[in-house]
Amino acid sequence: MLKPATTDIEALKTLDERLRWLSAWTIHHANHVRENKDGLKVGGHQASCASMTAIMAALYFHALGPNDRVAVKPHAGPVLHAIHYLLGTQSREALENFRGLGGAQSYPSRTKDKIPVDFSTGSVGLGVAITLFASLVQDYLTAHGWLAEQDRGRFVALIGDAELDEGNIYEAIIEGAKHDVRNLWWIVDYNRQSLDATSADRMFERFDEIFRSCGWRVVELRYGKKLSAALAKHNALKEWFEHLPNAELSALHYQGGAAWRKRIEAELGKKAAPFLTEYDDAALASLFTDLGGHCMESLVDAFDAAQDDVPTLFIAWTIKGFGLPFAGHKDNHAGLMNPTQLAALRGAMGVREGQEWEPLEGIGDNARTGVEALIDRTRVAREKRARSFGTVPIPTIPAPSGDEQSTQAAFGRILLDLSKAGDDLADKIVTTSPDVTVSTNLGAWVNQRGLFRRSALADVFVQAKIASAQKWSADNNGQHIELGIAESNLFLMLAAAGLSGDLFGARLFPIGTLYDPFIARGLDALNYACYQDARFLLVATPSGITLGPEGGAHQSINPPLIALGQPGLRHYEPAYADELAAMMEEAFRLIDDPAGESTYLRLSTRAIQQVERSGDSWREDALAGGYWLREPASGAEAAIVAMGAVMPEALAAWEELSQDIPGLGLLAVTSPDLLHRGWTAAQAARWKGERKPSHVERLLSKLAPSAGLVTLADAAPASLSWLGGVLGQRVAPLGVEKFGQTGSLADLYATYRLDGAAITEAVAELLLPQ
Ligand SMILES: Cc1ncc(C[n+]2csc(CCOP(=O)(O)OP(=O)(O)O)c2C)c(N)n1
Ligand SMILES: [Mg+2]
Repeated sequence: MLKPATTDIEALKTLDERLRWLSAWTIHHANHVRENKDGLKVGGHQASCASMTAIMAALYFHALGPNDRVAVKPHAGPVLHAIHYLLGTQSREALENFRGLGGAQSYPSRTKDKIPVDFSTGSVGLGVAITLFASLVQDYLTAHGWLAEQDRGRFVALIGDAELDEGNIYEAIIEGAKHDVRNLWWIVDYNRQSLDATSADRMFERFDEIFRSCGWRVVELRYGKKLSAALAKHNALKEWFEHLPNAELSALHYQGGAAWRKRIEAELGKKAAPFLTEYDDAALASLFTDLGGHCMESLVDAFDAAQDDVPTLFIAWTIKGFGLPFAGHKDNHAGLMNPTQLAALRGAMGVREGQEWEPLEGIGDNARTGVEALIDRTRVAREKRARSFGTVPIPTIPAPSGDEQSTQAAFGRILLDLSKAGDDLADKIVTTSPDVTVSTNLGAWVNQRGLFRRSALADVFVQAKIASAQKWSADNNGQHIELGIAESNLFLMLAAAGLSGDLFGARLFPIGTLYDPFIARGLDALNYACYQDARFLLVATPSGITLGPEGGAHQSINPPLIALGQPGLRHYEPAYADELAAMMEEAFRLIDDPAGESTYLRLSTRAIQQVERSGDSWREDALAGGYWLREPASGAEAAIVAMGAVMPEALAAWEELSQDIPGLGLLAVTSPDLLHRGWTAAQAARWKGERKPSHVERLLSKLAPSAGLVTLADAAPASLSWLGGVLGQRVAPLGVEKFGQTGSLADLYATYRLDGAAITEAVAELLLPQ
């Protein structure tokens, strides 16, 4: 790449200042100018923005190409908006409404912001790591022939230095090393301040070591050109400066030139006299703020020098609040300039009062030409990428045959059958698992479709003719991405693969498997994936105390409750293989549907007797969240309501009790999540005058208004107990409320009251006269 002409450097410097101004002004306007209707602090982070305006100017107006994708540090969101404002892709109205309803979002949001946001950020650490998985998805797509070489890009994360304390970053780079990830730039805004205060000293050396050992190049941008030249002439001063603890460095930046002088005189004495005479106080302050992350020449040089595909960590030294009155102050994270300070900044930027929103206000004619030319030449994508869905026909998925089946085994069979049938869908499926591929029944699929690696990996056991049911060779065509155990990586992988349509214009159908209890380990990353509207199928198996001898450490209790409260994720819990087949078909359809969502299947290893069906009428209801497995008599006084693997107990109890309670119903719940959503949506619609009962209301209205419901789930009983609130019917909730233990199913179901005896007692209690 050609070095930009010097005029470009000047234009970039002007843009750096303009971004600092516009981001500060946007936040100021929201807090001090716009009407505040409720007295709540609006907030925003002027210091975090000022810290990286130079870095972002150099990136967006110089280094980035149209295919590059960036995760912006959440608190620098206003800088991203300012960039798009200058590019003409962000409206003044959205900026004026920053942090207001429908306005520019506090933290960059893929789904809510109108500008192209490549990755949402907010929960620190996750935005960093997803770039690594997105790069892996890019390699996957290229290897499979779905992304042309010229459409490939680089993945950039702009990172707050405190963010580097998030463990998920290290889990990610370890995974990245295994997969030889490339085309990554992670740029640390090393302002040595976090939210609360200044951060621990000399951490960058530790970060260096960790990244280097994972195969990264580390580029430290400590000094700007001016400071570097000055320190080169004064060794003792350089030595002193480099050993200043973070807190002291920040305090000096805040205090300014006189404080620097006094301190240097006190500590270096006569040795520093020649140096100090060269600078007045203002020049001294300006010199010491010339850190690498604020020096346009250094930034441009560093980016230009890193044009190969080696993953690179840039540690750019900066000052939090650079150029603002609270620069370097340890309390500046949420600090806001007051109107007087803002007016002073406006003056210093040459912006006239009343002209604050004028994009290039106050930039002289000569400079303006260069800035306008640079903005015009900017290559970053200006539009949101059109969503590319609906390209893959979803075939009918038949249920695997067999009188006795577990949902987990049926899942493996369905994938194997899909793989053999060889539809388009099967080619677009990519599976991934954190070291539980075999134990979640993905093995047969992997035998068929192979592991994905950019460079081929032979199966040593096959070569040595050692018998094994599982093939484990990898190449460019493989369709399974095997991950290490870290569940957080699974969800970030699903997030990245689930955004492949949006990021690359090529839709994938990602399926991830893990044990149900360990959803909790990656929960924030799962939420992060859903927040961005990534589309995938999550298969969690095994689940519940139905895991028997594996014991409490592996038995899940609350994931259905998690799912009940998780937007963007549909929970299905099948009891039978034909339900599962219908749900998988639906899940694939939802991945492809612009208005769809992701699906979470909670499965079990318990093989149960399959039911006889007469016809298909159950199917639609099952996909809507529940169906009458045994239809109640109209106005029946009671029903058993059960979900998933405990259906045999519910059926047996129904057989026994229905002799005494004619008309007793058995409701199979397949998704508490969907039933609940439908219920609240119908209620909201009623407020608007639409009188359409929800699915759960229709189901339960077959019973008497005073009917009793015994609910049964191998999960927290609250997953189903809320059903009583729908029509005011009485509920006896059975489920698991204490940590499970090892044991046979009969022992455990009896101990935790999930057996026939418990159901009978509960029904009896409900039906006894009150
Ligand atoms: C997972 C998570 N924990 C806590 C926070 C609250 N928080 C926001 S920013 C921040 C620290 C900011 O420091 P740094 O990353 O260094 O950014 P900068 O100094 O550039 O503002 C914290 C703790 C968060 N957003 N996400
Ligand atoms: Mg910081």
